[in-house]
Amino acid sequence: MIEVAAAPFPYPFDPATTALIVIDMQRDFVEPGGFGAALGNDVERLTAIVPTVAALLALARRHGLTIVHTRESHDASLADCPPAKLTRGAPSLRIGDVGPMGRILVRGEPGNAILDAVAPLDGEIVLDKPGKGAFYATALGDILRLKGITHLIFAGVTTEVCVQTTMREANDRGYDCLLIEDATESYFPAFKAATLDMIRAQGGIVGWTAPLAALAAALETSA
Ligand code: C5J
Repeated sequence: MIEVAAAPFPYPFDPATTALIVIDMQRDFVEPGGFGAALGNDVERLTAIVPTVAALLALARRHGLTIVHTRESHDASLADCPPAKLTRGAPSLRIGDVGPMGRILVRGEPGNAILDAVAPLDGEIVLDKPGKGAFYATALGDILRLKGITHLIFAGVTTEVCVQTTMREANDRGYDCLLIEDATESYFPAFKAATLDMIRAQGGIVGWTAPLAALAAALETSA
C-alpha cells in the first residue's frame, strides 16, 4: 500500500486496484464561449486547472492506474434527461438548446467534447452520464467491479456538483475516495471550499482530499 499525505488523515491505496475518475472536463463547462460562460460564470477558474488535470493524468498513466473520463451528456432526443435538468436552470439556455458550441450537453456536439489537453487515450474508459453522478444510469459500477477496483481518485468539474455527487455515490458503494484539491474547480470559490470541508469532515465522512503534489510524492517515491 502507498500512503498519500491527505486530510483528514493519510490515504492508503494500491495503484493496481485504483481508478482515476476525471469528471466532465468538457468544452461546454471549461472554455470561454461555452455553456458555462453563456450562463454568466467565470470559466477562467476552470480553465486554470487544465494543466494540473493533465499532469494528474500523466502521473496516473505512468503508474498504471485505470483511467475513466466522464462526459455529462444526453441523447439528441433528451429522452434520457432527468426532468429536473430539463425544467430548471437559466431559462435563456437549457439542455438541448442550441448554444455557442452546438446543442447544450447533447452527445456528439462540439461543446460536449472533452478538452484536447486532457483527452482520453486509446484504452481509457469514456463514460457518458445523463445525471450529475457518474453511477446513475451508467455501467460505471459494473466496470469497476469487473476490474477489481476498490479505490477512486477524483478530479474534474464542477467540485460541488458532478464531482461531489459522484464521490458521495462511490462512498456509499464502499469505495475509498480521494479528491485532488488543485485538479478540481467550481465557478464559485466558496462552494469549492465548502465541498472540500464537507468531504473530509467528521473523520472523512465522504473521503479524503490532497494536493496533486502529495499524490505525486507518494507514487514517485514508491516506484
Ligand atoms: C454541472 C457538472 N455543474 N459537471 N455539471 O451542471 O458539474
